[in-house]
Amino acid sequence: MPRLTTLIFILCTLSSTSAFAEKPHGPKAEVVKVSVGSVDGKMQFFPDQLTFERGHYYKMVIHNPSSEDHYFTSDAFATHVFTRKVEVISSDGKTIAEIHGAVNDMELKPGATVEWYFYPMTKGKNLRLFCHKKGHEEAGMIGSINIIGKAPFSK
Ligand SMILES: [Cu+2]
Repeated sequence: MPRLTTLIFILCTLSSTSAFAEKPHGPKAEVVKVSVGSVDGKMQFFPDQLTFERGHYYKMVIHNPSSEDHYFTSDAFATHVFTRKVEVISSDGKTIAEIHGAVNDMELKPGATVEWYFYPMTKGKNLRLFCHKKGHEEAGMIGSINIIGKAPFSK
């Protein structure tokens, strides 16, 4: 059955490239990386425009490469997603805390990394993302988040 073998090969290739491996017990998540600030001190989110699609499962890796504290804050985003968990990652890559429940605000210390696992639930347009450290929003630490796509179980 050469066709079936080809199909299986394609599926395996797709699953290993389009989704990154999570721990064995969890479903596979699509990885989206966001930096709060930059090594050279830029007051920005990288990227500052984020789009998520309903029916997908995401792991947003938020990292602070800068030398100062930054917030990743979006009150609106929290009402549009279901958070499965947030993992706090140590500098050597281990999970040191797991947080459950709705999240709308997090502060990342220099060098900090968190991994936010969530499902986009309702559509959202230009949901406000900002850093509320004094003066940072004015300096450019703003962004927006869009949630697009059909509801997961609709036709
Ligand atoms: Cu900031």
